[in-house]
Amino acid sequence: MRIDILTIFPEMFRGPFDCGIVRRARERGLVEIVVHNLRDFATDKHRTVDDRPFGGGEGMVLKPEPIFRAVEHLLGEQFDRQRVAVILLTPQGRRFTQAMAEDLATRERLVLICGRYEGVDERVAEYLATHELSIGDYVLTGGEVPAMVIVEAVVRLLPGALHRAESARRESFAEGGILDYPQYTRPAEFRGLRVPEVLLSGHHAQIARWRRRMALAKTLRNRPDLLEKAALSEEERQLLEELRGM
Ligand code: 9WO
Repeated sequence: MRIDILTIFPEMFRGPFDCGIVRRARERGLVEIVVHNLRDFATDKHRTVDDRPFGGGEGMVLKPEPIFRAVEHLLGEQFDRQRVAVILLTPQGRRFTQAMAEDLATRERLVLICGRYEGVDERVAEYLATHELSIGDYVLTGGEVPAMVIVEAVVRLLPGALHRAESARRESFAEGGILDYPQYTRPAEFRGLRVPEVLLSGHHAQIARWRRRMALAKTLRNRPDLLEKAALSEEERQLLEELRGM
């Protein structure tokens, strides 16, 4: 896979792709990540990328020309919408999910466009991007951090990016998933706080039951929305009824 990122702050990307799983995936040749300065695609001598909004209002809007030029430079004027995704990151986008990360991980190329200022000319969303995505309901100062989030979520799904031990954890947030159970490590007592006894017992069936119960309890408390779509066994359904009554 090749990932191109268009931004007016390329320096922000020094770092996050040079660590951990993303770095390893790059070193293994699973992904090539290229960051471009949008200003390089401006055509005037001041390398202008923004302008005032039609209709008036606060601040500045990213102009369409440098963005269209950049994407056409990278992909040509036609591209295969099955193999390529052109993603605009804005608070107005559809919510990014694990299911979407899995779809994007099957593509040959991703182009991520990081919005800035008070917005991006809507013709980019309408006629250039294949996806307009939001990573959550909060306003940031630009699409750069959301682009990093998408890269990380997608790259770890590329075949060969994870070690075997890590791969088991791919399922958790996919459709029908609930939150993970709580994890503990040594010491068994820390500042008077004890690890739940069952985890020290060596009773694997009891441990498995405790983990399912705690995962459900945590999901009920922190993310009740996930329970509406959760694929639960009959036993888990009963447990949930019990927890709801507590
Ligand atoms: C700022 C603003 C100020 C006055 C009036 C209207 C306004 N809209 C915005 C605004 O939405 N700015 C965005 C900043 C423009 C696109 C890039 N920016 C951005 C992207 N902030 N947050 C994101 C983002 C992207 C993906 N997921 C979550 C947040």
